[in-house]
Amino acid sequence: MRRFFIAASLMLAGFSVHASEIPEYKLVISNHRYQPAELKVPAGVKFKLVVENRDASPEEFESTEFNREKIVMPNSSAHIYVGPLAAGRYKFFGDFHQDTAQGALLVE
Ligand SMILES: [Cu+2]
Repeated sequence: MRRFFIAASLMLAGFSVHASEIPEYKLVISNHRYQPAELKVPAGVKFKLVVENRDASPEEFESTEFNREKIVMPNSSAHIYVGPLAAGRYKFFGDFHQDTAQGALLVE
């Protein structure tokens, strides 16, 4: 019985540590531009991108370099899991406003 409780509490502790270990980074879309246009993220780590679209029209967050594509509706946010990535510069863009919506992840 005691052994069971120890195992169960270790599992719970392991789970919560793992969940909080995923770092979160935020990108804002405003006037069809990404802010910041260059976002620093750590190499070799899976992370969560929160992309908030403050424009009145939808945008599609897209990167061919790290292979993600996700629609972000007006005045809402999308969560995108990325990585782990090797160090480098990875471009992303807004598929619906490619003239202005350009950015990059600086992975280091
Ligand atoms: Cu697309």
